[in-house]
Amino acid sequence: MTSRHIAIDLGASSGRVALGTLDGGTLHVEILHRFPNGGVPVRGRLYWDILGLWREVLHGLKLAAQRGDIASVGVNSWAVDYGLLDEHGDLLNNVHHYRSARLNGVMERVRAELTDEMIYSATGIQFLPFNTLYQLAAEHPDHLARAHTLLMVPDLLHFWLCGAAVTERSNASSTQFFDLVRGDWARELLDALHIPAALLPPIAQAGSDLGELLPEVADLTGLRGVRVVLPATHDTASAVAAVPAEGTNWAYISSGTWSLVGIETPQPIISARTRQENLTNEAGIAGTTRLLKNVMGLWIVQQCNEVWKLEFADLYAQAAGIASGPLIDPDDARFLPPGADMPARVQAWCRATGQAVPQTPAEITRCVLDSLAQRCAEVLTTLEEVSGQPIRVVHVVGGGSQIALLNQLIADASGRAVVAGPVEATLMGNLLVQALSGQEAGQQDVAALRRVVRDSNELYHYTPQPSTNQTTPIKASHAD
Ligand code: ADP
Ligand code: LRH
Repeated sequence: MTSRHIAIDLGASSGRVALGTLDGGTLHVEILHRFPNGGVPVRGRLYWDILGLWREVLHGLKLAAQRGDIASVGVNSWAVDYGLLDEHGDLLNNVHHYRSARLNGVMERVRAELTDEMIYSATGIQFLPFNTLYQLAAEHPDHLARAHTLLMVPDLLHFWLCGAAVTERSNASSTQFFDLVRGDWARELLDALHIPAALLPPIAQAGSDLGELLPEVADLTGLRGVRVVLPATHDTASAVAAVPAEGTNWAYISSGTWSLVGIETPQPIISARTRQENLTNEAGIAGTTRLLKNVMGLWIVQQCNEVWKLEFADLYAQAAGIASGPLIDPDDARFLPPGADMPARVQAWCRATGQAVPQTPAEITRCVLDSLAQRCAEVLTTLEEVSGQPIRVVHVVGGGSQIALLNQLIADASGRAVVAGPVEATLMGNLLVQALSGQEAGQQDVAALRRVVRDSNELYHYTPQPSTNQTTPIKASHAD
């Protein structure tokens, strides 16, 4: 039996609209439309161009309409960001970017006011300065007073597509005000910050049918009779759903703008140790939990390349021809904001820590990749300790899984086998949840889903080469 679905995957660096055809046990993915994404700076703040993204989505849907016979469509995106709607359903202001300077100092203020213990025990979510909790604490009170509904970015697009206003569970958990254990908003956190919980729409599970495309969207795109079916709307949740793993003893790295390094657990692990390690417990499909940590990822290279303007494949090939050298702590807060001075930030770190200063784009890239691999290996060790679950294989998925050098460095630094692919895991996870929507929402057969991914993709294997192991520890304090 064949079914056809459309997935819209909005990543922080690019978006795509894809047509997925599930034919028996294999999924064929065709990317119909790809477009760049990024922050727009205005008056010292950073925003997403949400209407520009919507226009690209409509264009992609028009291309899909030309193929005909499509059952459903679903959207996923990066997490934590949202739009506020008034009582008429109109967007009140531009969607803020999670790297906006408006958040400087906010998390520190909220943590001091509510305590880490209160926030972490209610949510199990890592402290990151851009979590929705801190973004709402940074909202102007006038804006909050005028707001009627808060919709996370993919939920906002679903609202524009079909008129239904819900929050899909995986993205709800990224806010740091969702109680994963109880499966409801952590209202006590919102009350303590005077944020009205009435803004929050009901929670819905991945696989839920939200209804048909609105007539105006059907007219604009030519897509008729197409349902909107919720995928796991947090891109990382969709990507991890499509990790082509079997059995136990595996970890994943969703490698893109961020490197999301984690394991899947049947229940959240919320303990003093996970809080101390700042590990997160995010909701996956079918009641799974992702115990993971955000590592800064390819963001640093992306920002450098805004200046260099090189082809990624060429840049990484050049970096592979260079020996390992200096290391940075990629997770240091100084690498979080955007800026044309990113190459200089990497160089300044190396200079301040008495290491050789990388000069060329290839040298700087090599330094970042070595550092990311080292950091990922450290997180894998922590995950093993916290869970008591040995990790033998690391699955790398996402755009960064194309970087053979990085995959090998991760294998070397961690001493574990790496399996790379698929590049478009997020799209596959999104499409397969839609395609399996006959299965009850929130009850997908994850093992069956992963079998389809294995049977539909070529995977690449890397074995650790101990001779190239990185051993120099990277400590943030060395650069101060
Ligand atoms: P996101 O979803 O966060 O926007 P992706 O998963 O699309 O990120 O991954 C984007 C990254 O993939 C780029 O920053 C780049 O480092 C890497 N990449 C993209 N194209 C290539 C390529 N042809 N070869 C190697 N790496 C690539
Ligand atoms: C990756 C991602 C990640 C979040 C970050 C904001 O795209 O969704 O899981 O922490 O963006």
